[in-house]
This record gives sequence, structure tokens and C-alpha cells, in this order.
Amino acid sequence: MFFIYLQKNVVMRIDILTIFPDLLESPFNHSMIKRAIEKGLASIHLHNIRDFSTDKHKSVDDYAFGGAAGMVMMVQPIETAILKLTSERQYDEIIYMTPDATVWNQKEANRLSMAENIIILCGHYKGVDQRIRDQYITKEVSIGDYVLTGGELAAAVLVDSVLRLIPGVLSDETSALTDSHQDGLLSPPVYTRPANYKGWEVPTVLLSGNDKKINEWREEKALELTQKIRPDMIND
Ligand code: 6GU
Repeated sequence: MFFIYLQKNVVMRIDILTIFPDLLESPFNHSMIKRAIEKGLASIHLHNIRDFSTDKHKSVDDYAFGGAAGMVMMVQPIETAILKLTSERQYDEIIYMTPDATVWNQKEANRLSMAENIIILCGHYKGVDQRIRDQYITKEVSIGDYVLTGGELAAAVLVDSVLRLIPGVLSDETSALTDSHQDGLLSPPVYTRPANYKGWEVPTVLLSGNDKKINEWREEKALELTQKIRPDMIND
């Protein structure tokens, strides 16, 4: 007797709340992400926060209490959008993209690639009213120590890093396993034909056909490169 383990065929659903949905149309209509959607492995739904505003001017932001500079995104439109989505299905995470959060990394991407349904809220101006963060947000993500105009480009980065890990999204499935960062090291250098271009030669070991030697060379180079460029990754 034998068992066949069928992989559960789950489509990852991503709902994105933004005041600039146009900013996200293009990244999701190209290359790898587009293919993931076409293959039915993921679905991405963009929602304009403004559409949920009950205000007669369709406002989404207001002045900060206490006189701080900059506008703050209001509770009501965001809450209404979140409540509509969460009434329709269960979400694994409600993520807020903001520079004042811990920084996204490969380990987090691996973990999130296992989720079924997620909501991503993109911040703008001085950010969202803290009460949204306190009441609804389950995870806050920054993509690095610099400030962007809004969370949209950061959300595109997060979605790209997660979708490419879903089996079947990349044409060569194993290639995600050998990415920089996946084993805690940077990737070794790569070369393609010709073996000699203007006298610039490819390391001879790569032409040797000796898999053991080649793997040893790659590991050595990965370690050397990481030590030189990102010693913090080795100390971690
Ligand atoms: Cl997630 N949002 C914004 N506005 N700026 C950022 C960021 C996010 N991550 C790094 N900088």
C-alpha cells in the first residue's frame, strides 16, 4: 500500500488597500507576478481606500491632533474596507507597510508564502491613525531604513518576494532555493558563454564538469563574498 500526498491547491489571495491603486497596476501586470496570477496560483485585489469614505468629499486624511506636521490617514475609510474584507473570509495577516517597523527579510518572506489570505495596507502622508494599528494590524513591515512617499512600492516588493516562493510560480522551481539570502549567504558569481570574452576568462573550475569541485568553489565564493560585503550576515 502506498500513499499519494497531494499538495493542497491553495490560491494565495492578496488584498491591497491603497489611495493610489494605479501605482500598483503596472508591477502586478508584468513578468513573474503576472504569470503567478495567470496560472491561478495567486490573486491580487486592489482596493481604493477613497471608495470606502462615507464623507461627502470622500476624504481619506485629516490634520494631526496635537499640531504635528503632515496629514494622517483617517480611521473610518480604512476600517470600513477592512471590515468588509474580513466579513467575507478569514485573513492570516493584516499587514501595514510603514518605515517605522522591523525590516523585511527572506525568512519573513518564506513564512508569509505559506499564508492563504492577507491584507496589505499602504500608508501615506504621516501614516495612518494609530487606532487602526492598535485594533486591526497584525504585522508591520518596513523594507529598509529610508523613507518612501508611500507604502505602495514597498508592498510591491513584499508581494514579489513572497509570490516567487510559491511552488510553480518560477519556471525553474529550484532556483528560489539557491537565491542569495536563502541559505544565509550571498550568491556566488555566475557566468555564461563565451568562456573567454576579450581575454576575460571564466574560472576554469566551472568548465571542468567536476560537480563536487564546482560546488566546493561556489560555497567558498559565497562565504568569501558574504564575509567581504555583508559580514553582519555571518555574525547573525
Ligand atoms: Cl513600508 N513605507 C514607506 N513609506 N517608506 C518605507 C517603507 C515603507 N519601507 C521603507 N521605507
